[in-house]
Amino acid sequence: MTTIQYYSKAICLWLTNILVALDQLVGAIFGIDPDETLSSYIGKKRDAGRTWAKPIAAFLDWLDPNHTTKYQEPDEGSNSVWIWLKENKPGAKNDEV
Ligand SMILES: [Ca+2]
Repeated sequence: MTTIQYYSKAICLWLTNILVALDQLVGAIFGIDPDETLSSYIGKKRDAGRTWAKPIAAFLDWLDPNHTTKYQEPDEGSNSVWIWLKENKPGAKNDEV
């Protein structure tokens, strides 16, 4: 590997890391688990049959074939604000008061 290739790869990794961080920041702003990428979230929602997720997933999969399946993170998603709201709603079955 030449010195130019060495630094080019480092810069590509740095830019990719920044894009993933921005992706997850946008997700966190919308209440999604901050450890989960939007691609993973959208892929899961598409698989769960959510109508809104289907065209977005189709677009992402058109840009990068199989993207929303390839980058799904099955171990992420539990820190979603939406899940917390659903599980901790006052008056719900598991309410401790
Ligand atoms: Ca993650």
